[in-house]
Amino acid sequence: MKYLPAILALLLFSHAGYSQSDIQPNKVVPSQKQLNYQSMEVVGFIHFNMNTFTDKEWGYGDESPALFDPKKLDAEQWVKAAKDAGIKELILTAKHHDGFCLWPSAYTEHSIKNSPYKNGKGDIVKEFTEACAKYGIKAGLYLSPWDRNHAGYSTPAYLTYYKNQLRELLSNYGKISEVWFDGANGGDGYYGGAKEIRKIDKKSYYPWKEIQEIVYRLQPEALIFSDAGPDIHWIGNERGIAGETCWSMLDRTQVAVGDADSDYLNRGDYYGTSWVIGQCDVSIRPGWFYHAKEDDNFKTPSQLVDLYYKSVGRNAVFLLNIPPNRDGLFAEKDVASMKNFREILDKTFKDNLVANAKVTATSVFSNSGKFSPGNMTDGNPESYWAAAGDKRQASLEIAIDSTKKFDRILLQEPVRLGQRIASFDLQLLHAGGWQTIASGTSIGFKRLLRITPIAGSKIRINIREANNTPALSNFGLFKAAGGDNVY
Ligand code: FUL
Repeated sequence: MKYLPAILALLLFSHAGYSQSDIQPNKVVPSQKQLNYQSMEVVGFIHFNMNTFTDKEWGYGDESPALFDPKKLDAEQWVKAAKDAGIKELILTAKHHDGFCLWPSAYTEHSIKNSPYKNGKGDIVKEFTEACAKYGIKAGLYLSPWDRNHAGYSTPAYLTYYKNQLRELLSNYGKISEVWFDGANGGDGYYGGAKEIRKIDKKSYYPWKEIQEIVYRLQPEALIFSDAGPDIHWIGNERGIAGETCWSMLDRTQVAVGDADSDYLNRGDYYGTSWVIGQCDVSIRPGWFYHAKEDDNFKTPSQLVDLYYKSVGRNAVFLLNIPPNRDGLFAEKDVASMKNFREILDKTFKDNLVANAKVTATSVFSNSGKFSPGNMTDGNPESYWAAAGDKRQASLEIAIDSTKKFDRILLQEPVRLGQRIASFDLQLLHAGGWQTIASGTSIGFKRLLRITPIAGSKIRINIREANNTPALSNFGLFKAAGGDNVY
């Protein structure tokens, strides 16, 4: 009977078809494009549209296209600044809830083609995607499902319009890496002059399956974001913070776009049956769109670094919004802050105190060199240590330089095998004996822990609980750089 939990976990989590000498992936594992996506770590959002010119966050839908005129717009400035901040992908609000389109859509007059911008000849989706391609940044698009301008909103006519727009965006602008489907929906609006409240049934109005098929057919490499995935899900708040426990698994039957339990999204689901990456969206300023009154209210580099630990450091992706101003440019202060954010992170994670250190483990899978504990400190994200196949617990020890203090701890699982570790702690040997210095639950792609600076002669990682043979691909100890000052 004592083995019953282990047998149950094996049935629940292991993947059939692997022989005894192979490491067993879990049943729920990421796709290759999800693996690539998560390794980008930090992506950027660009909220720029009619609201930029009306000083609003949610336009009503009756705004005149004549108001839209960014005189110095330079998409390359956005892309270069993002690149300097280590951002690997940018997502532009091609259409926000007010329905105004940043590209000359053939399906509406409510677009840039009727604005003074470049005398109606402009196409900001084109400028944006071309700038991204030029500088090697991936380009994603936000196409708001809610449209407060469209007369047919809440009827099937709007859905035809929405799908047509999606096809337009995904056919004419090269590679699109992510499509962002917002959950905000229904309410009052202009709706072609009706000026009324329109409610939709969030669970049945949008043909999400058909919409997803359009995306994957036209852009097979794209990932789809929504509250419910399927590739990437909302983390449940707009503060950029993932749960300290954060599983990349979800039971997708429990979540719908615009209708999901934010706590559930925040921590994921240990028993979830689909791999859906958590994404932490937050703006560098209080608003998503640019407002001159917020010019001095931007997040400092230290605050951004703190959010990196609370998102990427908790197995999620950090989506940072930077809103261009009315000229069509990022504000200098925002640019400087995000650049400095990256410099601080680069400094902190430059010197790993245990780089190439010898590691001993209580067990090694098949006693094979392929799964050697030293793989955790070799700097190669592909190689990993795994415990013996029947183990769900393990301890690893590393001798460290006792003259050097550290205050940042990094752990990574080889998530292509699934997310396996459910509980761990770290102990340090110093003059006072062994001391537990940190503990946690999930690890996933990346887990970062912050402690007050400490030194010792040995560190021990105890894996207390796992749903399959535990494995780790990377371990590191670092000393925080100036500006990385939250403990
Ligand atoms: C929300 C929207 O309502 C906000 O305006 C913004 O676009 C944010 C990222 O998502 O749901």
